[in-house]
Order: sequence, then C-alpha cells, then structure tokens
Amino acid sequence: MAERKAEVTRNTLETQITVAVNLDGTGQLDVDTGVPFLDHMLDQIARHGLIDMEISAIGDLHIDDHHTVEDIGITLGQAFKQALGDKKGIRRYGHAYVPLDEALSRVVIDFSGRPGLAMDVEFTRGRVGGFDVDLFSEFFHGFVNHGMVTLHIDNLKGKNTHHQAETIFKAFGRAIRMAVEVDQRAADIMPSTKGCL
Ligand SMILES: [Mn+2]
Repeated sequence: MAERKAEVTRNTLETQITVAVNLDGTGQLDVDTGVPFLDHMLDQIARHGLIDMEISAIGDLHIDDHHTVEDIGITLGQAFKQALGDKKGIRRYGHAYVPLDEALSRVVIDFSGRPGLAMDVEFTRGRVGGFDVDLFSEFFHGFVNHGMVTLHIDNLKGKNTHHQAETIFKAFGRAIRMAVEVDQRAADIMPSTKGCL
C-alpha cells in the first residue's frame, strides 16, 4: 500500500500553520500551537486515532485564540483529504462512543466528499482552563469544510467541561481511525456506488 501521508502549509496574515499527518502511524504527536488546551485535544486525536501528526502554528494570539484554532482545523482537514487520496479501500464511515467518568460523547464521521457538521453539544461552562468553548465548533467547521467530511458530534452526558471536551476529541479520534482504515475485504473497491468520493 502507498504511504498515506501529507504535509500542508497554510499562511495567512492571521496565522502560519504547517500540518503533517501519517494515517498509518502509531499516535505520535509533535505539537506546539500556543494554545495549551488545544494541544491537549490534538493529542487525543493522534493517540486514539493512531495517527502521527506534526503541527506547528504561529497565530495572532494577542487578539485571541480564534484564528489559530479555526485555521488548525482547516489545515488538518486539508492534510487528511490529501493523505487519503482517492479513498479507494477505506471503510469510509467511522463511529465511536467514548466516556470519561460522568461524560459521554458520540462522534460519527463519513469521508463523503461533502462538508457537513451537526454538532449538538451544550458545554456546562463557557471556558475550560483559559480556552473559549465556542472555538470547538470553529475547529470542527474548519475541519469538515476543508476535509470534505460529514461529521455528527453529540455530547450525550456530562457535567465537567474538560470531560465533555475530552470525550468529544477521543471519540473523534476513534471514529477517524475506523473510517480511514483499509478494509481488507474491499481493498480495491471504492466505498461508494457513485464510483468516486
Ligand atoms: Mn484531560
């Protein structure tokens, strides 16, 4: 099988970001975004997705975290899309339920070629650490619009905001792992009756 790796650099006046991914990795992460809670969440994607990721970001954090978080979502989506190529042989769909103590989240993903985000999450607080929870949807919007995926995120239970966020990102990693895995029974088959994705 060809290596499923990609490196994408995206420079704007607000952020300069480089993302490298290896979809067949072991969950290694090398990250420094300047936003510690986001680093913690990206670590969940790598670890539970078994995806190696290198992410460097210089953003206009003197304003706030918004541009940096959104643009990392965008660049990560672009890197996934590029690494997956024509998507032949992948499972395409992935889903996971992940608990953490009282919190429980479900994430369902489809590498459909069409962007779509349905996110039903009510965070119990507005911030976790110094991180503004509004920015989670900015991250996922960036990811789906540029990764061209359909993504359903539901936080089903949860009182602790850190737990809510962490279950979402762990489930996201797990769902990605399932979806991008090669299905040995269908390794030469495009997972769509349309013939392309
Ligand atoms: Mn944690």
